[in-house]
Amino acid sequence: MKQITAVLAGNPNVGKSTVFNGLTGLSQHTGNWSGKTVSCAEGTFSCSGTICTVTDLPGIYSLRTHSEEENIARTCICSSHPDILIVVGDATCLERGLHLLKQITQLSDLNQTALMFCVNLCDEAEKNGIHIDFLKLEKILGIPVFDCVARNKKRIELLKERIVLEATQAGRHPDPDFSPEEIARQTVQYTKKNYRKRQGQLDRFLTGRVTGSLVMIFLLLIVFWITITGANYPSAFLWEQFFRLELWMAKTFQEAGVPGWLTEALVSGVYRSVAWIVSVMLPPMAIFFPLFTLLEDLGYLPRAAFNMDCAFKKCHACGKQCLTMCVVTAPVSKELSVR
Ligand SMILES: Nc1nc2c(ncn2[C@@H]2O[C@H](COP(=O)(O)OP(=O)(O)O)[C@@H](O)[C@H]2O)c(=O)[nH]1
Ligand SMILES: [Mg+2]
Repeated sequence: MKQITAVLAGNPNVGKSTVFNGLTGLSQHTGNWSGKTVSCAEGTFSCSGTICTVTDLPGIYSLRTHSEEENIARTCICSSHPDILIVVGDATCLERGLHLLKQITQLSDLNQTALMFCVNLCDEAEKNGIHIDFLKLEKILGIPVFDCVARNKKRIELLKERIVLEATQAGRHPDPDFSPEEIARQTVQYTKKNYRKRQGQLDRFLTGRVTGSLVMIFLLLIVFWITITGANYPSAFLWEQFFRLELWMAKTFQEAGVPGWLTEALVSGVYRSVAWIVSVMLPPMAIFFPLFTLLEDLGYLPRAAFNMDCAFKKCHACGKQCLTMCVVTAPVSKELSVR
């Protein structure tokens, strides 16, 4: 069987890992904030008598990289020489993907690599009244353009065939001096009036210095409040059940003639500690994670990370880390409130 290599590159959050999972059948972590793919993932698929090894890269906005994972992506793009490099773009914001495509086109090391522009999230674009003329886009760019909705695996089989076909043909490259602004203007139509204006206003509100902080504090307080108060009932219920089991275990051990010190160590020590952790930690996590996922799906988390970036930079971290801190803080604050 013939073997080829493909690399998936693109901005964070455009669905690269979802495309990767669709192609390879693997389950690389996906989520609606940047920075969740922190290393390259590799998988394979076979199609038309060819085995294709696909690499999923961390997202980057440009080849001028800042973080370690962005460096990984840049190094792979610049020096892995795959047969085909697929730049995944977001149909709701075509220019952003085109900017990265332009930078990649300008790399001289990629002469032997075929380029492809995969425009994902077409369902979101359609929902927001954004229409892209893909035929025109393909004609202007001079490379294959593939539109898809990776989340529901629409056209993934077709994408596999197209990758294999293009990778085995002489690579075509766009004019390195193309103008992303200009191309987006020629190929994208907005049928919903004021879509971009409203989107901009909402973004400015959610990331504004004062409004952004207020919205973030308000949302986090609500999430924490629901988590901490809502978890009380299932926590109390679990603790009660575990306590009943503890009494039964102590009695059974005693009847079986197990020495008192061993019963004490196993039941009052090991069992009670585990029961305490499970009954206190499990309910808040079961409440907090769905709420966090809701914020993630609404697209709020990248904005929160953006708001926190300035403060986190001061201690040599980045805004994305505030999301990790929230994930850790919610169950711990519940535990502290119980104590
Ligand atoms: N509506 C919609 N959501 C998608 C699509 N593809 C991916 N997503 C979602 O977009 C988010 C980011 O996807 P992910 O694959 O992690 O992006 P990556 O950062 O480029 O790897 C996830 O919540 C996915 O479920 C799509 O075609 N349509
Ligand atoms: Mg990813």
